[in-house]
Amino acid sequence: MTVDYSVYLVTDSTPAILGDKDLISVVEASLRGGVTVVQYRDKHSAKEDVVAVAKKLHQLTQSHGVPLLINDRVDVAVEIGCEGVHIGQDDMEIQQARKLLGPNKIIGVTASSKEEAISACQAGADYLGLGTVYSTATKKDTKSIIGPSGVADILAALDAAGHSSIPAVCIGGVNASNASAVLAGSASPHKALDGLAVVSAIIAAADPAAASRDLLGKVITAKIPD
Ligand code: TZP
Ligand code: MG
Repeated sequence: MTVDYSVYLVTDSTPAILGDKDLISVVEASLRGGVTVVQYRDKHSAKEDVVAVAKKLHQLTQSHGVPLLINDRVDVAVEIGCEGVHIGQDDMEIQQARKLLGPNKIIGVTASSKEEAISACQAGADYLGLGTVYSTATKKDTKSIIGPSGVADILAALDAAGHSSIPAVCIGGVNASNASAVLAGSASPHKALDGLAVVSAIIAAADPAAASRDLLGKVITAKIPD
């Protein structure tokens, strides 16, 4: 499965971000606007509710040819048969997730340092989520704020360790205003980001379709070689 990581939407159902909007409608709008990956992230709901929402999201993403990944909950991804998961350093081991999901599903892993990034590659991660780039009200327990230069250092280390082909996105405080600077500032000499992961820039936007379109335009522009 070839995945386009250009604009990677991470969902948030909390009132502070989603407001009084409906998550399914917001994701539907973001897909119309061109998001290329959706990660369903819900830290609060009971499993049966997560499964019910995940099934609806999967129908939507499938109709747009976009992969749906589930945050943390490998069991939910297995149950609904979506394209994969995203796991952090404190979640299930990558090898265990692989056993449960099988070889053809996507396993994404969060990494905040060179060591975490390289060991995730060695354990079989399919892509990396690097960050936290900037501090963000969306996730208050972030371990380390690394800035675009910290992302560049990790990308350079991945390249030097022979992992230049692993796709990577970054996350944390990224929005349409800083997207171009983040993409430029995080590029290492031989490896650049494949895309940007955002929560509030799309979920909290008044017009999620327009916000998605705007971000996609910035990523596409950054990918055009000089
Ligand atoms: N992981 C690191 S920062 C973050 C996650 C899930 C939240 C990013 O949210 P936002 O609104 O895009 O800053
Ligand atoms: Mg997690």
